[in-house]
Amino acid sequence: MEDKKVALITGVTGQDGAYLAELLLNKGYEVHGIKRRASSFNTDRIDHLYQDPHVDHQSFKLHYGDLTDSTNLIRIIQQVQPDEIYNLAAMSHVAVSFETPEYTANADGIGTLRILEAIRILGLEKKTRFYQASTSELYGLVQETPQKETTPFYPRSPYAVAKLYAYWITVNYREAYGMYACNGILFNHESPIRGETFVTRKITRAIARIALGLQDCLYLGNMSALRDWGHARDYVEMQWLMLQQQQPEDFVIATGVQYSVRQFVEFAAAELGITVAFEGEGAAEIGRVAAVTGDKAKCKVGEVIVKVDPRYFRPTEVETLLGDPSKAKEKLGWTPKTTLRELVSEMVLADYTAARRDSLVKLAGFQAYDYNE
Ligand code: NDP
Ligand code: GDR
Repeated sequence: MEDKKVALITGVTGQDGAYLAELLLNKGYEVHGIKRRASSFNTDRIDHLYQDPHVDHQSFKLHYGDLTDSTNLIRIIQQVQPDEIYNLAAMSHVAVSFETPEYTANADGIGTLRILEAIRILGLEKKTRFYQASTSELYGLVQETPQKETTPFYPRSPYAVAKLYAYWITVNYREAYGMYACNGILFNHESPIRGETFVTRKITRAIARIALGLQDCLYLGNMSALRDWGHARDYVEMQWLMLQQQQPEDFVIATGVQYSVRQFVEFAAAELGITVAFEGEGAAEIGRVAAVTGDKAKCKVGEVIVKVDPRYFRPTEVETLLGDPSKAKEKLGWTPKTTLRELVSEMVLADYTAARRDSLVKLAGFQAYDYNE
């Protein structure tokens, strides 16, 4: 019988980590994931994949670790002897990176170097293939539209600058030591398990709660920002494909279609029968309910349900991103399966279901536990 391939995923508790772990397990891999110690459970997204460590032949195993600590990375990689490493761990929130720039550089930039060095120290250069989660944020102040593998970078946040280091150190280790190391330059990708503070999930969650009367208003920053949004489930397939080639290469992964944050709000609201009309400009822009159809939404025509809060503006913004995935299509035979409207629909449905549960609990008169009693 052929030996199982072994994969190690950093950031396994995140959105992509969860989808990728599931994909690899379905392909028959033994999957190891690195999770951080937290004061509360942080494994919600992968709980459905959990396997009891007391049973034999466990194919999904978790290890405590952190990208800021070389000792654990070397130890885990030595123990696991992975055929493939997917480096998905990162402080991944662009706005937060302005608040924690040094930590972001350490985890997202030097963290990548730590893994590459661990592979080298352990003499695994010829065995272990390495995937780096690079990002369209590298293009920042865009120099060419649409953006492709050869488009020059111009990062616009501490996050993007840290990821720029990670991108180039991956290329350098490939060229210097002949390692199979590559960058997936992924444009924004979302899903029902997207972190709640990224704009898409913030919108779908808020619209569902507003529709059910659990929340009055959604506060956003720059609604004119344009993004190329795909589905995370489609994109993790690409991460795997990139490590199955003859030669390591870097690829742009995107849909090639762009929408504004404002349009995303309109599409999400439309899923629940709400038509939103925007008026005003800049910090004074608001979104008002123009019509309500069906019985899913309780809100009334004329209500203001979207407002701009300048606290969500970034010191330097990435106004527009649009990817050209031609190389991935040609060389990897990949095309994204999910359209934006399908993605929005899936996310709104999931958040509406969760919000309905909250509203039923509220109706039933749930009493919060008093810790002082
Ligand atoms: P998430 O924010 O959902 O997940 C990030 C993961 O990294 C979590 O598991 C988190 O752990 C972990 N993590 C954060 N800091 C550390 C650290 N110091 N040591 C170990 N683990 C850490 O991100 P996504 O799944 O959306 O993205 C995956 C990767 O792809 C990231 O590197 C991101 O920057 C990059 N990327 C994402 C895109 C997107 O649109 N989603 C687009 C392009 C690139 P915990 O759960 O404990 O917080
Ligand atoms: P981004 O995603 O910065 O592109 O990084 P995010 O969803 O945070 O922002 C997208 C755009 O929406 C604008 N925006 C807001 N953003 C947030 N988070 N909250 C708001 O209230 C809000 N209002 C408007 C932002 O200004 C921005 O223009 C994501 C992350 O997953 C990165 O890790 C990844 O590298 C890139 O995508 C590609």
